[in-house]
Amino acid sequence: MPSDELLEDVAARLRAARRVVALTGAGVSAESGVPTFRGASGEGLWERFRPEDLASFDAFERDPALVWRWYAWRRELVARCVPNPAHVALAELERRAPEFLLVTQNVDGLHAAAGSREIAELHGCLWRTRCLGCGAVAEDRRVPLPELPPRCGCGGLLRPDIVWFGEVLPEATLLRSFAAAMAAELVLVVGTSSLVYPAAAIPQQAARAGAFVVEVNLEPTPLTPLAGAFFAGPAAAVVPRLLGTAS
Ligand code: BJW
Ligand code: ZN
Repeated sequence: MPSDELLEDVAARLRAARRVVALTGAGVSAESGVPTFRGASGEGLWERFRPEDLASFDAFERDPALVWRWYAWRRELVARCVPNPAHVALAELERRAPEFLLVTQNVDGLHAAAGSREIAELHGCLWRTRCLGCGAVAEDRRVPLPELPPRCGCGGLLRPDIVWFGEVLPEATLLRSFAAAMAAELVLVVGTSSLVYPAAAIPQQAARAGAFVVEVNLEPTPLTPLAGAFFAGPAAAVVPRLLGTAS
């Protein structure tokens, strides 16, 4: 099918679907200026580090200041970023679909900034900290942070409230995401390499349960063979076109 026809077919499916789930990854924020972790862009956040070297509790225990310097740099970078047309279109999709859940692996908060409301944050949030002493979880939008590593009022060491490798995802959020995807007629997957589990399993299982999976990415991923439609292109251009909101 020529791509315009495919686009119209998917747009019609999106209009007709009663239960829709969107799963997003770093690629949806790339055009806002947030570097991705992997992929073709050549500016992956991990370019000079292996993920396990920084995004793990072991790394944090070894050198909390080093890990915090990396997060402080990202907080400063993301604080200057604004949602792009893909975030905006996904917020519009939520307003149109009778049942909708936005499942995101991103920690940047840009979906909420674009107006999305029902958001399942699988990997936590850059703007929250968790105290290793008293366990308190708190919103923290200070940029720059006054000290690295930052400390809680109780004196305990604060960590980013983010899910690192080897750590379990927030259980209720994960269950909610799987349940919504398994019940969905259409799952729209945007800008994820589909390499990191268990998030990558969400659209795979939905496809096996009968959902029509639509994938938007610059390049094919391990999910692509299961997708009913694959659009190769930048999210900020493709997603608004799927919704008919492109200017
Ligand atoms: C564009 C674009 C544009 C660019 N437009 N597209 C099963 C099998 C194998 C391994 C495991 C498994 N189950 C669990 C594991 C272990 C591990 C894992 O998955 N490892 C794999 C790497 C092999 N998973 C875990 O450890 C998870 N925990 C867990 O499962 O606990 C239970 C358990 C414990 C111990 C053992 C076994 C089970 C936790 C995962 C936590 C992930 N955390 C991170 C870092 C957070 C830190 C931080 O942000 O600071 O989350 S990793 C990093 O990857 C980040 C992301 O959310 C995540 C996903 O990346 P994403 O979003 O897909 O981004 P990229 O960069 O990979 O891809 C971008 C894509 O966009 C590319 O495809 C581009 O082409 C595209 N793109 N520009 C459209 N403009
Ligand atoms: Zn504390």
